[in-house]
Amino acid sequence: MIKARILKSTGSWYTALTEAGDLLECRPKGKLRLKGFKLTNPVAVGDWVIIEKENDFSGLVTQILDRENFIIRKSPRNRKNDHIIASNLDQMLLMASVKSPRTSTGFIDRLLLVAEMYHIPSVLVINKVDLYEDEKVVARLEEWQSIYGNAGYPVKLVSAEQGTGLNEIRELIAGKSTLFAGHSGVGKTTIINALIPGLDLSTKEISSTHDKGQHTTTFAEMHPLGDGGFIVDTPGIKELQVINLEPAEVCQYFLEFLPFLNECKFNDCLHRDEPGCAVKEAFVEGVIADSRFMNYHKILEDIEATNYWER
Ligand SMILES: Nc1nc2c(ncn2[C@@H]2O[C@H](COP(=O)(O)OP(=O)(O)OP(=O)(O)O)[C@@H](O)[C@H]2O)c(=O)[nH]1
Ligand SMILES: [Mg+2]
Ligand SMILES: [Zn+2]
Repeated sequence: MIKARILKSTGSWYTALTEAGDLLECRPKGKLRLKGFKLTNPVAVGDWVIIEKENDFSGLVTQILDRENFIIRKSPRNRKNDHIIASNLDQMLLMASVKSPRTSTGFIDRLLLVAEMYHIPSVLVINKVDLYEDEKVVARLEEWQSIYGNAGYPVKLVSAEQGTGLNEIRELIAGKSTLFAGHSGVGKTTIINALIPGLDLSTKEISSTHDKGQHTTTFAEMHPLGDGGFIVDTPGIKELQVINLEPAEVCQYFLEFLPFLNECKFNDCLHRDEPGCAVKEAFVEGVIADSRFMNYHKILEDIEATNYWER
């Protein structure tokens, strides 16, 4: 019996790193299921597993050890199934860029919400600061710093290309399991290459016609830092559908709403136009940012329209 961590999944084979530091190619032994979910991937990147060795290079996964947490989404390939992006995470670095490509606050807020649902603390990392000269772009950058700083998230400014801000990221990730997530083309893989010398993963320039990334990374993969920490590089997420969440729960995952939730007149307040809504009052007073309040309503509407929580 060997304890190992799953670094990569390619269809039915998995690459695992044993505690002794060896790489093993594995397949699941029999069926491994997670109750309550229809999963495309029963064994996920980040899982701690028990392996029965077949030879020096391969083995069978006989058991998945209890996951501390995992982050799950609708499978992009098969809408009926859910897909675990990664498990046993200490934090998420949400990578965004103000331009080339532009990340929307709608996307940022959805991803932050999903991380909160799974109890994964987030840091907002704004990459490509070397490109931000235009007045409007700088204004938006400052706006994001204030919105997310006020919401309770650390905000880090980075240029993976020029190496600015990387020391702070090194400190943040030391010894931890960190998920790097964000749109395609924001520079997730470029930063990981800069943080782990010699890794040399492929990256690709964004498309000049669409100003979007080209989905260069196609599988989630965990990279050991060598100090017990790991980084999970993930394929760019296009849109994120929030699942397994009831409308009334959405507000609990907007951190800066929390102090006001008990002050609303009605217990079942959804913070729209209900009388005596303390969240709305905080928004009117400028304590809650416009975009956060609007995006909260959009997410609420989407969830109500899809009924994904009724399963
Ligand atoms: N100017 C500038 N370009 C950058 C920076 N970081 C990354 N890039 C460029 O952005 C492009 C996309 O980078 P990738 O690292 O492939 O992006 P990704 O987020 O991994 O994209 P996917 O794998 O498709 O999700 C590449 O051409 C990089 O060279 C930066 O700090 N400044
Ligand atoms: Mg990539
Ligand atoms: Zn309210």
